[in-house]
Amino acid sequence: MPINAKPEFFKAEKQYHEASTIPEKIAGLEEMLKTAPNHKGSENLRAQIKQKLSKLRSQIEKNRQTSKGRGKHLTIKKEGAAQVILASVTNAGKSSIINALTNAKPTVADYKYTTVKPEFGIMDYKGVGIQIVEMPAIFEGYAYKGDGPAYFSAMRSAELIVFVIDNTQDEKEQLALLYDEFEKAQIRLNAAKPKIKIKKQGQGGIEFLGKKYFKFPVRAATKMLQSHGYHNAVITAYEKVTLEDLADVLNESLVFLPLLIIHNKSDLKGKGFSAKTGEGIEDLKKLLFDSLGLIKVFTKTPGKEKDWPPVALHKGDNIKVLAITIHKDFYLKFRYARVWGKGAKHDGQKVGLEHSLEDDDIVEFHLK
Ligand SMILES: Nc1nc2c(ncn2[C@@H]2O[C@H](COP(=O)(O)OP(=O)(O)OP(=O)(O)O)[C@@H](O)[C@H]2O)c(=O)[nH]1
Ligand SMILES: [Mg+2]
Repeated sequence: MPINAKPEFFKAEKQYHEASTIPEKIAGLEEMLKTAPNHKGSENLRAQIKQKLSKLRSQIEKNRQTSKGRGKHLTIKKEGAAQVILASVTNAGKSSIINALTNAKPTVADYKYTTVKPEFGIMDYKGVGIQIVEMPAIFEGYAYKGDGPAYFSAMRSAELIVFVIDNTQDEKEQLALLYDEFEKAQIRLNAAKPKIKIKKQGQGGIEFLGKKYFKFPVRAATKMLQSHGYHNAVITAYEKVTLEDLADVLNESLVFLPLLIIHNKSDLKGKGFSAKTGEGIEDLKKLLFDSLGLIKVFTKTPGKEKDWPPVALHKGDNIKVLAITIHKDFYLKFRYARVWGKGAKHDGQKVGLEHSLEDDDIVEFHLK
């Protein structure tokens, strides 16, 4: 027990111990975390609270999947090269953005919570289709209430989360609420998964490799690992890691997704773009495409113009990835390729499978 905790902490702790339902327990723990002392000596305590929290939060997700919860299932069939989720407080302009970017026409209105189910359409960016999904607006408690868990669950497999900020409302408040709800739903945004590897062993207890990277007492970490069922294992760190990082890696329900924050209603106030007037919308398309880490590459047949539409790939992908993406025969029967564009030293450069591609490159395959 921390010596110098505030009375609010003990009150929250009592609330947690007396709680009988999962949401009540979660509320107690969240309050404990808010009021717990925040210094080096309380690191273990905070990590323990977080661990309990993530277990209960995962329970909500599991209950949803079984008959215990209302079991609502929601999958949004992925289409196009990537799926982008628009999330915001109500009225930030998600539906207006879908209207401006895609073929879909969800209702836009100035009353609150207009969109009550996910809306989606395909945005065309220079021949590449990208799916844009509007999730019903997020409010405090969304992660645990009603259809919120089902919506969050559907977001877990997206390629990019976009926070749409309403320039006419307080930005800090919007961001705090959104970050908070995603964290509750076990979606960690804009952070890389800590580089820790855990490998089960037949015997030998718990062993730590790369010790200089472990910024925590080994005893506390060992206890945490044991509580997750690891009794014989090798733990390897590849960067500085804290106890919380270890807890994050042990938490199987936690997913890590990239985040982009955009600002709407620039016609009324501030920076960004306007879904209403269309100002900045072309830049927004490019921003989404770039944030997804996508590139587009054109194929061509000898003696002809490049083909349309282009193939969507990821930055750093090479000829081999392109070949397999088109058809496995292009890989199996590959002899060489010729490349035009930024990724080529000169027009029509002859390259092999390992050659890396750049946005707008044109590739001509020569097969056996
Ligand atoms: N001036 C201005 N108004 C906008 C802009 N974008 C949206 N609006 C207005 O803001 C209100 C809400 O827009 P929606 O697109 O319905 O917002 P939403 O985020 O989908 O709202 P919910 O579905 O309720 O969460 C409407 O009255 C829109 O006309 C913009 O760029 N500029
Ligand atoms: Mg809407």
